Amino acid sequence: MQATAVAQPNIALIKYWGKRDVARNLPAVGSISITLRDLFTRMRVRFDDELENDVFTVNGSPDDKMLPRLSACLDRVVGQDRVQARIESTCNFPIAAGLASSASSFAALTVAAAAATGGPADTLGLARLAGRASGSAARSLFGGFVELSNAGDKIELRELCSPEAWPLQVVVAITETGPKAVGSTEAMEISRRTSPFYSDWLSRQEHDLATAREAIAGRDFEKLAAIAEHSCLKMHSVMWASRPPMVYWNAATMRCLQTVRQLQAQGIGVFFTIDAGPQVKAVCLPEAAARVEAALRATEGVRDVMISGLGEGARTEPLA
Ligand code: 2P0
Repeated sequence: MQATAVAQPNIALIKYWGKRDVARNLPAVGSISITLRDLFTRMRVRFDDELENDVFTVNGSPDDKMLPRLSACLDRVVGQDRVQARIESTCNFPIAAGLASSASSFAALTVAAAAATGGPADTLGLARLAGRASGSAARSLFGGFVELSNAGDKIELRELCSPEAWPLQVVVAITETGPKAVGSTEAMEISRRTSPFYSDWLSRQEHDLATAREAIAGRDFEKLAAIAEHSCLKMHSVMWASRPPMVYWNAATMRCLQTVRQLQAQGIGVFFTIDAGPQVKAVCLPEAAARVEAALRATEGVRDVMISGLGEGARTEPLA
């Protein structure tokens, strides 16, 4: 009754923001993401009938804040009359700071729990279970470029392009390491209820998805760059216009965008994207990665830089 799984965070290029069904956690829009290779969350799940409650540690320290969502995820994978579990997570990047830690955590937990208990083994079934816990987690079950679409009362997922077929690099500029003020789930609902731009956001998503699909199929970096930056800035415009406004950026976030613009002006193949946090992810062609990394490191206010290629979906690991 135990298993270990590892999952990588994913970065949306065409963003998911808003839900059409909160109870079933169904997204209001489809999305397209890239799964990273070098940032990871490893989850070890051990069911133990001597435990009275689920127990959760991150990098060796107890964490009760995330436990209710993790327990609910185990209930969905294993059933509510299950034995309690000890969940041990190790993670090599800041948690809850807009680096998609919930995506990799719930993807890894779903895979480990299913493996430990003889639950579903098909990737789409596991992705749907992970997506109930966190919308973006469903995408971390797949590798490379991943599309999540809305179909009826379920989500569909598919790999658009493998990591080997278009090996882009992602340079993450970390501008703040603390957890964010408003979590994505709550922030999306505030946007849905109050942002005057929300209905336009929904109605234009299909166009953005189709453009990104074409760009990926044709390995057209400039086309992908333009539509991904547009999707990012549009999502943040929805947030900024919400009441209360949600501004996740800080001064260094803005300086990183200026750094990316300067690199682009020099003909470097790079574009930015930003999620519900102040970190900037610069997606670039492999030959540009060293210059992009150096430029972001030299940007005032950047505390650290992480670099990653594209990788595979969540998977089990042999027990240590
Ligand atoms: C995304 N984000 O597409 C968007 C862009 C953040 C900004 O999906 O409520 O943790 O658990 O489904 O998946 C982050 O939200 O939200 C997210 P829930 P999740 O990556």
